[in-house]
Amino acid sequence: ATYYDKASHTFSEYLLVPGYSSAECIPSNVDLKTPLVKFRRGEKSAITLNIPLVSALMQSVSGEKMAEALAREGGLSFIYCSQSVEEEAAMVARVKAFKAGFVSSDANIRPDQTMADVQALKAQTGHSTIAVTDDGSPNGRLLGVVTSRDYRPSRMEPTVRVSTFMTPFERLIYGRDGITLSEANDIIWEHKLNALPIIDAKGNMRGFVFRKDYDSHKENPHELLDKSKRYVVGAGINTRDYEKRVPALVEAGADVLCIDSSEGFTEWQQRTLGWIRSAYGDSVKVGAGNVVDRDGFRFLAECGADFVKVGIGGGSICITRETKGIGRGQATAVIEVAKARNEYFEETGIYIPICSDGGLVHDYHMTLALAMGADFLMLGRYFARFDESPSQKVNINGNYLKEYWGEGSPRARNWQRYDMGGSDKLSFAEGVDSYVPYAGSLKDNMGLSLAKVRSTMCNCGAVSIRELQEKARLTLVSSTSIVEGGAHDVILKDTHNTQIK
Ligand code: MZP
Repeated sequence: ATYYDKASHTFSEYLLVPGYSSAECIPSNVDLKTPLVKFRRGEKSAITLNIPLVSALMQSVSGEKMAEALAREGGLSFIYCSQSVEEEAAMVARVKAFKAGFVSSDANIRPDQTMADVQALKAQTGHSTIAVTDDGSPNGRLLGVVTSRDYRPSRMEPTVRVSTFMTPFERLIYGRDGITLSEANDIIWEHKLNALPIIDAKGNMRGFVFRKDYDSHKENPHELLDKSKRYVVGAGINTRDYEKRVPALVEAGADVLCIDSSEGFTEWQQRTLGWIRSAYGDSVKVGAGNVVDRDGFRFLAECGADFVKVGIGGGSICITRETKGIGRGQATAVIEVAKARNEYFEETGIYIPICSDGGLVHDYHMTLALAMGADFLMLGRYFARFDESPSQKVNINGNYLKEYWGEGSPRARNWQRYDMGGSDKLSFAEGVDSYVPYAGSLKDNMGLSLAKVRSTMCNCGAVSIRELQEKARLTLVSSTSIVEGGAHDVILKDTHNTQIK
């Protein structure tokens, strides 16, 4: 046997030592953007998150409501795969119901089009032409072109007169599938919007084009754009039925996949990643895991993973360590895998983001995990407490709680997650069924958590995650200094509530 000389540690055994903060280093300047999938040196990740939080691939956490709410705040959910292929794909499709990228019924949209092409088209056809860009400005990325031909004016009558709205460089607000033209017109009238509905060749309503001058109108256009954009969503897969599940999820519009497994250093994951690469090349993004050391990371990196998930046995509902005696302190696992990620980047020029999965208890653990090298964080218990999680809210002895159960619990019976090539059932539990205190809405709670993260980053002199990872100074703490870190030697007047309303 090989023995490690040093103990493995959890997040609670570390503290950040503050560094110099300049006057620029204020929470409002902190940028929490982070890469989700691998990229080459000098290039950008194909998917970037605006905040480094993703919700766990779990029945009690990541349904469609969670996916929409978290994506709206800049994070991402991975829809759980412990359900049938059809059910999971339908969930993904519902999250993606806001269609993006569609502009008109004509083939005027090409990825390589420029504004000059738009002007040329206008001159050539004589049609009134609107260039639609992703941020609504002439400098934004061109999504497509709408010309007057596409509007089918007759369908707009009597509420919209097409010619009224033909000014260049306006904004497209995507419509939700299923909305009818008359409903669209009702919205326009109700909110007094200077807008034009867009319909596709089949007559389906696909979005609105707005004039630039909305300021004079009641509705805040930015709010309307954040509400109606197409959400980014991930989805879980397993190492058994991937040949059926992956095509269904890709077809449903999943932006990224992740192999859901308690142990990623296996031939099963190699086969799954190999199959995806041979079927789809690099076009399908897929993360793998979980691993807790350098060897596990390198194995999955070489198998073609787009990101690698770190953590075994640290989840709040997890009893894997008690049941099987495997795992590693989460902080130590993240630190070692982050080193391996950096080493791999130096050698190959390929940066593979890593995700710290499970075991984050306090908000400050988020900052610690990022400082230790995690690119983003996966949380289950944290999200299960919110209105948006799919589980039941119950009142027990006057306290509101939400149910939260592990994927390895007898309730979820996600045997594929624990599959080591045995039979297709869960032979023993590795997770528990539990309650967590109900906490309210995702937006409010996450806003508070991220305010703490931003503030701590400023204490470390960092305004980006990359800078935090470079500058952070971390110290192990003794058990007595952990006691010193809380309120101590005083008689508390109130419950220990630090939230300021
Ligand atoms: P936490 O955020 O609740 O501490 O941990 C969530 C993570 O625990 C999940 O993302 C997953 O990796 C892991 N998990 C889910 N179910 C089980 C189980 O039943 C589990 N053992 O360990």
